[in-house]
Amino acid sequence: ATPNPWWANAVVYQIYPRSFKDANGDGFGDLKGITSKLDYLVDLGVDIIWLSPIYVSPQDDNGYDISDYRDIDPMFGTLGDMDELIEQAHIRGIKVVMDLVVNHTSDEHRWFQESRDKDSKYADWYWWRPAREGFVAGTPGAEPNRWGGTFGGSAWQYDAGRGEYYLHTFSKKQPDLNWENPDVRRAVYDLMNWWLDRGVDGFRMDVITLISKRVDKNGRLPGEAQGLIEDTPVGEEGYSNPWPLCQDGPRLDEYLREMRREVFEGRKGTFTVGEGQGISPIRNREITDPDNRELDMIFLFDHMGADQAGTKWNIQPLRLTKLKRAMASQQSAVKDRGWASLYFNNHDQPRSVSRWGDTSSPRLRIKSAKALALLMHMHRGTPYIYQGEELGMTNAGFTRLDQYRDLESINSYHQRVDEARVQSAQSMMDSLSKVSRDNSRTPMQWDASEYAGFTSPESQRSPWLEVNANKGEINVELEMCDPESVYSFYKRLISLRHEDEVVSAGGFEMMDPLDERVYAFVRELDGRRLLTAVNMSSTNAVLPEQTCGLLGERGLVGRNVLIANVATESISNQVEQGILEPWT
Ligand code: TEU
Repeated sequence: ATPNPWWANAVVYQIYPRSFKDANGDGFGDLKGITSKLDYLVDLGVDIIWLSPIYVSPQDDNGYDISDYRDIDPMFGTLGDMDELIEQAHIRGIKVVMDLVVNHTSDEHRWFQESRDKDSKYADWYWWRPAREGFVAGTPGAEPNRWGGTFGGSAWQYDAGRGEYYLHTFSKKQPDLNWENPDVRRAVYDLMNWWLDRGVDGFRMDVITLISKRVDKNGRLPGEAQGLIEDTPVGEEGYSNPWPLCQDGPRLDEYLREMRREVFEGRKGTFTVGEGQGISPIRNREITDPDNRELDMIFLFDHMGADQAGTKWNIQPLRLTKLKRAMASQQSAVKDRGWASLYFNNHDQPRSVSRWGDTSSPRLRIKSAKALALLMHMHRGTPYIYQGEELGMTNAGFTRLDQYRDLESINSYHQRVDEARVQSAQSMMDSLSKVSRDNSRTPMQWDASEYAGFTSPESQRSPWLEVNANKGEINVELEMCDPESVYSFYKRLISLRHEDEVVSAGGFEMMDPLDERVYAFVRELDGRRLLTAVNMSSTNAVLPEQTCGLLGERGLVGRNVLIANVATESISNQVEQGILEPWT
């Protein structure tokens, strides 16, 4: 196997630029704001920053709808600001990874506008299809089939200019690119090389596992040859889910290998992570096996479904055994080759401390945040910290629909409450308060001032999304100087991964998989073992059988982490103190 890559013990920090730091007082975060906070990231100890999209965009989906890949949207600044950010990050030893969104573009991208002319060379750059046989184009029911868009409504949008429908897996302003077309792939590789040549170190690739649809050799979608594009079962909102037919398609590995060859071959120190909807742990091993030369790693989603039943809006209390099963299968699939990414938070997920922790008191909130952090960071793989997670930031606490900004939340409210009538207004407001993506997009809390230090108090405009009311007790200024803070705990976890190979390279073995309260596992390398045991319940718990056997009788009190003190001191200290005898 290939030698350890440079990122083998790295920690990645995800920045949502719109909410991180607003330097020009317009209420939106910007690149100069990020640059002004690089020393904070140095103090935290992260190695790589991943920026959610900052390209020119109509902002229909907060930048995940790109209309010019080679320029910075004025709301974030200029290309010069980006060059400055890259340089200042590199000076501090921090690598910069951009968010690559190439399953789809914005409908305002030149490529799409030209594609609306059937005779243009861009005609075949998107998924255009005529109206369903026997229907008048543009009339209800004339869509090519019942596929639904992720953000509500049909996945097909009629374009009167061309007289056909185009596929959009997400919003109607996000038309899917046709990756079957080699010209599309060439254009993507060119823009990727353009950014790498500019000094960027790699990419997080948005829904990259959707780029290969299940088409036949003539490029027709499933069932199209028989006259109607195959559907999946229609769901409660009246549409079918296209993803089973649009994810992990037959040419995905081919495309990823081609991308690796055309973009990354010969470059040193690059980094790629793909967003892997529909990817199983075994497929993760194939795609991240260095010998297959595809991606360095993938975000999997099984563990994110550990508390969901059917749709994301039907959120359930966490079943710890479901989380353990998902995490353990991800770990075991890549124990010999391939790699795991580790995340509980990002800009699409609610805050994990609210979702899986206990925030009924500051004390329990802090213990929960540390418990979840220790649990995740002690696994084998690359940990991702989402901005604010290191502070123990919580869900937004919104109670009114007008407080939300995310099109997924607003569209889904209207579709589920007003149109499909599958949830009451009250029930949907409860769902939004738990799982809306806006929960993780409230401004970063730097201090206790009016706008939490995100934007200057004298700024012309208030932040684009309300600051969380708990900014007074959860903020950087408070936590940086408190050795017992969540922030200080994250710092120790990061340095532990940098210092000790048991954490970064050791094997993984889940303990007591059926225990519903304690999450325990062992990491081992060259005969040294690290036991992590986390009480994920709000009441006292005792060590389950297997774990107990490893460490002898020891109770877990309250929401406590038995091995938390490992994170406060290096493992070697623990071994010296005999707490963790080197098991031979
Ligand atoms: O997310 C794709 C994705 O799986 C999520 O959108 C998820 O389906 C949704 O949030 C369900 O809650 C990526 C980006 O991370 C997301 O922000 C974009 O909205 C989406 O792709 C489209 O680009």
